[in-house]
Amino acid sequence: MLKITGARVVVTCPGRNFVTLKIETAGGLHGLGDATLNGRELAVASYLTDHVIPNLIGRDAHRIEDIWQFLYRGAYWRRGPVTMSAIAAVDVALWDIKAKAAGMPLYQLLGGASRTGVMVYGHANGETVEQAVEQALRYREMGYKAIRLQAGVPGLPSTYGVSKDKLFYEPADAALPTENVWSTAKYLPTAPRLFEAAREALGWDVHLLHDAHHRLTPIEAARLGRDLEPYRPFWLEDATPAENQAAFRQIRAHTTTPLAVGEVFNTVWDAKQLIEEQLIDYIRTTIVHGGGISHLRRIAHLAELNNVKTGFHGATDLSPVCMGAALHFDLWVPNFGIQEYMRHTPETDAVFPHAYRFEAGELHPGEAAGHGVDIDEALAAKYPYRPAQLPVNRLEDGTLFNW
Ligand code: EZ4
Ligand code: CO
Repeated sequence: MLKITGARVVVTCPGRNFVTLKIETAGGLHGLGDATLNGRELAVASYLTDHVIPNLIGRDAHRIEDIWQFLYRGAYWRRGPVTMSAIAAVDVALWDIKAKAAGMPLYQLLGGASRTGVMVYGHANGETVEQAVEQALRYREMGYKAIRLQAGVPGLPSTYGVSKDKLFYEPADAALPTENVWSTAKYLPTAPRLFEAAREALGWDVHLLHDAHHRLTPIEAARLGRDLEPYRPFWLEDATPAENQAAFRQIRAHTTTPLAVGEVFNTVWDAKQLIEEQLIDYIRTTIVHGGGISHLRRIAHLAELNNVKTGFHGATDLSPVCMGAALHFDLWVPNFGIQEYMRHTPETDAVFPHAYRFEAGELHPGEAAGHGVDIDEALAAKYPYRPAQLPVNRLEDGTLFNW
């Protein structure tokens, strides 16, 4: 019995908002879990403080599965991003505590390392094809083996994935949503042009990825997948909104471009048909938004049975705590594919000291006991919460669209 004696939520904004759950035990060990849900942070903070923490005090921190089931089944109201992010925070904090108690890095408890490092992809982007390719060359110089490419769309004032600050893209940039304008007709020819130029400049010895960010219909996605085929993309991400899982049958039937989806999913039920029908190649749901290590493990096992690999979301709105936990998972999981890695700002890294490190295109979780990520609470307190939401997107005639 390792009694949970306290738990609290820390909200901090070292450049962007992060919600972190800290669980303390009688033995003096503490564990951390990320609970950040971009643009809706305080909903998860309240869910934890008002509805979860009172249920944790006095329980045995070692009973991770029982506590997971208690929070999932016990709430009666299942699933949803707020609930599952809160459960994830508890789950990861408890895995952190268990690994610290064992004196082992978390990946050892999961089954040990399956590989020497975790291949990551970085984000190269630019207003023009030339600028994006120039950025991609810089990522390759930094050692990256895989690079996501996004470019501005001629005729549109701004688009998803293109930032002024090249290393730290942050779309949640205003208290009330920024409004973007979208035209699929203008966008569709740009991605193949970008990939053609990138292959010319970078050659074939680097993986290239692209994110369509939920903006296409299945038949448009099928067309884009086909047009990208000559450039052998590693994946086409979020081609179409995936509430309708059967929609991916249509894309699948028309293209051999590998498909990745799932960063907005929160349980295995969001991906069951996609995985069982082998309609995708990579599942992107990650630790914080998918119910923690205990639930991601179930998703990964189902995926393994169906030739689907992991490709976890790793944007800057997932805190270093999530990244640390994800890297232990990645080092172990047999059907690992790739891990997204957007660098956090130096301010964020200072608030969350961590054992993971980047080297030659790979991240390694490090050998610290637990997941290897801590929080400097005194420093965190210097960065109070600032309201920030993700942008919205409208078609040129004003119709509200998917961002
Ligand atoms: O828009 O993390 O692949 N990465 C992405 C991200 C998401 C943000 C949302 O919070 O799609 O940029
Ligand atoms: Co994405």
